[in-house]
Amino acid sequence: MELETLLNSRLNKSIKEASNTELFYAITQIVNQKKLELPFIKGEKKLYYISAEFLIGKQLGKNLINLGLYHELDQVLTKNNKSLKQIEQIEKEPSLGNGGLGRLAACFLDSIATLNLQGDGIGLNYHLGLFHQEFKDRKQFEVADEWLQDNTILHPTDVHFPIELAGKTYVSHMYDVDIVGYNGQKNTLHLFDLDTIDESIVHDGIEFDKTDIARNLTLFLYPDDRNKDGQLLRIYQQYFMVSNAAQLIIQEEKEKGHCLDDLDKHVSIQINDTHPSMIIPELIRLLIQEGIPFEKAVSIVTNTCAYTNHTILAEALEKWPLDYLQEVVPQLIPIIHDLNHSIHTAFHGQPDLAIIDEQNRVHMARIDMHYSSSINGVAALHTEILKNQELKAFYTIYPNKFNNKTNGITFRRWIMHCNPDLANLIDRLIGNSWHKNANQLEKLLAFSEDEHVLNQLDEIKYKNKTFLAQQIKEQEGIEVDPNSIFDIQVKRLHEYKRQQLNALWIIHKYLQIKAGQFPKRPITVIFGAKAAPAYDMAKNIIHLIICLQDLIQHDPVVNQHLKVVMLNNYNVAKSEMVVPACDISEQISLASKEASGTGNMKFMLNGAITLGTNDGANVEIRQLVGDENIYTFGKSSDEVIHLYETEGYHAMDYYQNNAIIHDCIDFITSPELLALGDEKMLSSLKNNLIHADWFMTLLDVNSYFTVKESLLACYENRNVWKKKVLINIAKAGFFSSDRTIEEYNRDIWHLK
Ligand code: NBG
Repeated sequence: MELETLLNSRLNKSIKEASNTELFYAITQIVNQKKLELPFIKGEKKLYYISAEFLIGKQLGKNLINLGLYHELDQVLTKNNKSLKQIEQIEKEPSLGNGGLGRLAACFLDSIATLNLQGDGIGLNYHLGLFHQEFKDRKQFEVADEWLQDNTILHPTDVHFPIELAGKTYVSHMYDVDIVGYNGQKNTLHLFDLDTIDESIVHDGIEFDKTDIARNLTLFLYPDDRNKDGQLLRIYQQYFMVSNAAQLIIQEEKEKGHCLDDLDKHVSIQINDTHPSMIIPELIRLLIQEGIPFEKAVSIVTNTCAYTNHTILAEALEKWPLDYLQEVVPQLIPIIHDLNHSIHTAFHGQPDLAIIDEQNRVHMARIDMHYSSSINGVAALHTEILKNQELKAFYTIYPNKFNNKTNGITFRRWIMHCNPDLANLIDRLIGNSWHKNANQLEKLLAFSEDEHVLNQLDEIKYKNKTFLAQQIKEQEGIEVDPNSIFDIQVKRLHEYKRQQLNALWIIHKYLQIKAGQFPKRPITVIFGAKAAPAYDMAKNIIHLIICLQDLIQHDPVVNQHLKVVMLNNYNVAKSEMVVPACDISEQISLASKEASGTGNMKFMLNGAITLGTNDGANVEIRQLVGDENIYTFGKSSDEVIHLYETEGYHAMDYYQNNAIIHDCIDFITSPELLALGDEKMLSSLKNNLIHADWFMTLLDVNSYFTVKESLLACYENRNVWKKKVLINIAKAGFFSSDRTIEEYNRDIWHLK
């Protein structure tokens, strides 16, 4: 049946008369029906991608794209004076992830299904998500994100497993989300939960009793783990996730009639960072229960599992006190001891290889590295740093396990859905083969001197900027000019990502404008970021940015030339709005610290120019587009690593010896800002920048300011700029997650 007829028959009224909400539910039903008809992907071998986060974003639009229905439906609705884009807004965004790691998992699921590979995701069903961010008094507050209300994507199943936590048995409940590929087949994301979870125990934002496991287990992603109860809760969550995973895998293998001795021939397990690391001892334990001897179980599990590292920051390489594990998962302790013992014997007690260290802490990443068959980093530079620095001891003993898999993004969401005008233009210019073979985008290079095409690209950018400006006006109450340069930094708030460096530049620009030095064209600096609830310095940085936003907003002279916008509750939906509207993509992490970045890829694909350090995947962007089409600055990762090793960085020297830096930092506690902000928070940030500055903000101030000026100047050279834009789009094909997944499959999973 034609879509229009189908929709009419669902509605009981005409499309024109229906409300957006009625249309949303009618379209959802149609999509659910179509999904039901799709076959599950089958294969000889199956992948299980286990992750604490799946930042999947709203599903309706993405499903319509992947089902090939989006454009037809869009036309039907437009004809009836309705907007599909607005209808899509009705869906609540699933709050199941935090940042790049979770969004990567979502892009991967999309590509796995699109490539017709049999692979399911396994994670947890967080009732209140990460948190919903609110700003009050220019500060971040966290409240529950009630995304599950009226949810249209989760299907309860009748799958339950007994899960043993601290000696008590809980019964899990599996919920499924369909993962529709762009190819007429589907996989599944399995999210585990307890039926006894009680949202009403949450009070004062996101506070709750951390000990009441039956009621709190899957309330939040990353509950505050500053104290013991919080850490225990994280262990509860992680074990709950992997024990469900292990039981599901074994059950499915048995149903297929496979012998568990051959598990590694039929199953691949990808461990996404260290949160799912307990899958290794848990699977060994269950295989032993199935009658497989310990040594054999260890070897099967090692062959089945593969580990991805997503960061070199120590805080993310989890180390749990052995007695905490003893409390929560006593059943794993004998296995962990045995594994530790084997390593101790094999490597003569070498301390940096030990699973249990001298302080009786269990190093989760070390379990992964000893007992899996692959260890990968997520961009070329990151993998090299793992091999030669952070994980050198392991690279020495397992050189063949190490491999690189540079991250990618799904082009279905990150251009076809979020930037339809650009996608359509590309279709008209080079055909649509790039939808499935992203390298075809290079064909665009033929148009790099074509003024007409370059102008069309520019018009699309202007239209996207105008749309974003409207949204900012509606949601943040700030008027921004689409003719200004949109300079955007959106990502988790972390000192290594150096939002504070960008803030110092804003202060610098503000002071210049105050002194009568005006930029050629107004500049709009846009941020979006959540700070972890327990991360005070990150919250101080958000506070500074909002203070700057308001100071400038109310300064009638400065606001003619400069605007700052801190988007509240930055999420996937907001990302889809800002990515197509960006001129300058800020990727300014301290070199060596950003494992890859994936926002950098999204912006490039949508025709933004990167202003970045030689870090993570920026390095590969630069290799692809050439030095003329990216603006890089700052010390190299080697220099930074050397500074750490020699303790050669002293922020105070920069503060004392550089007048510009001195003025910018002093301004953080100027009367102007103190009139708006919290003295304690601003001084604490200022002091940190002068006396600690662990992520070396001041190291790169000079080169950042200089290179940013030249990038802004280049914008005025309109034809040169537009050509750079085209080259960036044309060269982005490498960053399709389809390419990444093909590599995972070729080197690690070997699915048919
Ligand atoms: C993030 C890194 C990013 C990387 C993504 C995906 C975490 C813990 N790590 O640089 O910071 O792009 O993982 O690999 O979110």
